Amino acid sequence: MKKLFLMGRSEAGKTSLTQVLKGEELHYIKTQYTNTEEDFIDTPGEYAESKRFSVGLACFSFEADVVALVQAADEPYNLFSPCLRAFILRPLIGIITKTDSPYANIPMVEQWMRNAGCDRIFYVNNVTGEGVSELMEFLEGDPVQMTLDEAMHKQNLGFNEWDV
Ligand SMILES: Nc1nc2c(ncn2[C@@H]2O[C@H](COP(=O)(O)OP(=O)(O)OP(=O)(O)O)[C@@H](O)[C@H]2O)c(=O)[nH]1
Ligand SMILES: [Mg+2]
Repeated sequence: MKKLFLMGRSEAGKTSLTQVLKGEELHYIKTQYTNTEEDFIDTPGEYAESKRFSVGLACFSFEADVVALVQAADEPYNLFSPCLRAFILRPLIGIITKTDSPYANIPMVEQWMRNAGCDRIFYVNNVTGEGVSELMEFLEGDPVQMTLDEAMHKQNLGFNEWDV
């Protein structure tokens, strides 16, 4: 299974998503810290909301196989810059939560994620679990391992290591 890193503003639904992925009942816990030992690396939303702390997110992301931007479908503004994937040395996906919100604007959030450079976008409702199986399917299977020499060769060719 691929190790998933989650980043996004506070209340985006990151912790709820980890609970659904683990088959637990939803229960509110404010994320206060990050534990990179887990299969789903959860982060406090405040890291994404602060220019200084957001540098820490880049460091945590190196512990994962896949990096996910998590944004609720009803978020009023975007925290993530275009071409953000430039600093992420992993496949980048987008996860849109709260698809059930009456204020959801999914096309807008999709556009933010495409601008950031997400390879794929998943749509989930953490309350009903809708859309979570597609994400689980994507995470199944181990990441392809490669040696440092292979990675350097591909980098010289201008490829991301997961492209070829
Ligand atoms: N309606 C709805 N509510 C959700 C969904 N996902 C999460 N929530 C609710 O949104 C609130 C915040 O969810 P969390 O998972 O704690 O958010 P977080 O991103 O972990 O927030 P921080 O720990 O502060 O970074 C909780 O009350 C959840 O029950 C969803 O898909 N739909
Ligand atoms: Mg949390």
